[in-house]
Amino acid sequence: MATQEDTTPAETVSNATTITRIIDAVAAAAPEIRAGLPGRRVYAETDNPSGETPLEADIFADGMLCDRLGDLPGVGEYASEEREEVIDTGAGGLSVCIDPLDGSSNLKPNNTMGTIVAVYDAPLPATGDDMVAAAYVLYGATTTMVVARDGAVTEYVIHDDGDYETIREDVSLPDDPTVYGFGGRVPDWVDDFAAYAEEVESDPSMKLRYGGSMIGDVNQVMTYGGIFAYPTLADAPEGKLRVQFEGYPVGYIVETAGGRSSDGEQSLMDVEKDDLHARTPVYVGNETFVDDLEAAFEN
Ligand code: P6P
Repeated sequence: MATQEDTTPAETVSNATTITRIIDAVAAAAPEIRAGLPGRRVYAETDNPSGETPLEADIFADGMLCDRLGDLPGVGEYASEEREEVIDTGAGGLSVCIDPLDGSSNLKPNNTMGTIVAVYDAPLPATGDDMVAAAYVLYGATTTMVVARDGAVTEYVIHDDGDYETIREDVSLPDDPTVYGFGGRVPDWVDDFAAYAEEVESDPSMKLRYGGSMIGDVNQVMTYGGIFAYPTLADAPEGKLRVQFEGYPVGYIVETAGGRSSDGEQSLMDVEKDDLHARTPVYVGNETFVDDLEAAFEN
C-alpha cells in the first residue's frame, strides 16, 4: 500500500525514503497516464534524442512524471528517453531515468506498454553499479508494477486511486521456463544470434511470446521464465534499447529475481557507455539461456 507521507525535512531524507517516494509517485501517476492515453495516439512534431518520433502520449507521460518526480526532495536529477539533456532539480540526491511509455507504438493496436524507472545514487549518465532501485509499470488488462530494491523483487497491482497492493513477493524466475521473445527481424539478426535463436525455437517446451513492447515481453519472462532478446542487428550494431533507460533497469530487475542479463558478452550491469542515450543489445532471462547465448557468441 502507499506509504505515509514522510514529514522529515528534505535535507535529511534518506535514500530509502526517497526510493519509496519515487515508487509512490510513479504508482500515483500510472492511472492518470493510463486515462490520458486515449486521444494521444498521434505523433509529436519533433523526434526524441534517439531519432524516434514519439507519440503525444509519450510527451504527456514524460511531462507528468518529470513534474512529480522532479519535485521530490532527494531527487537531484531527472532524465528521460524523450529529453536530450538531464534536468538538475537543484535538490541534490538520487538520479532518476525514465522511459515514460516504453512500447508506445502498441497504443494503436491496443497492446501492452509500460513505464520504466531507473534510480541511481550518482550523477547521470550513471553506471550499473550506481543503481539502487528499478521498477516498471505495465499497462495491460490491469495496471501492475514490478519493483526491485533491497535485493528483492515485488509485484503490485495499482488501483484506480494510485494506491498499490502486493500480489507477488520475492518474485523469482520459474525453474521450468517456457517463453521466448526476440526483437528485430530474422534477416537482420547477426549470424551468431540467428543460430542461437534457431536452437531456442527448436526446443519443444518453448513458446514464442513477442508483443513489441519490451516491458510486456520481459513481464512474460518474469512470469513464465525463458528469455527476452533485442539483439544486435545488421543495421543496429549497438542494438536498439537504451542502456540507462532500459538495459540497466531491466537487467537489475531480472538479476535480482535470480536470472541473468547480458549484452552478449557481460552482464548488462557491467556495460559502460558515456552517452546518456547510448544503446546496447539486451538479453535477459533464466541463467541457462543467457549462459548458452554467451557461449554461442564466444564460439
Ligand atoms: P521492434 C519499443 O519501441 C521498444 O523500444 C521496446 O519496448 C521493444 O522491445 C522494441 O522497441 C520493439 O522494437 O523493432 O520490434 O518494433
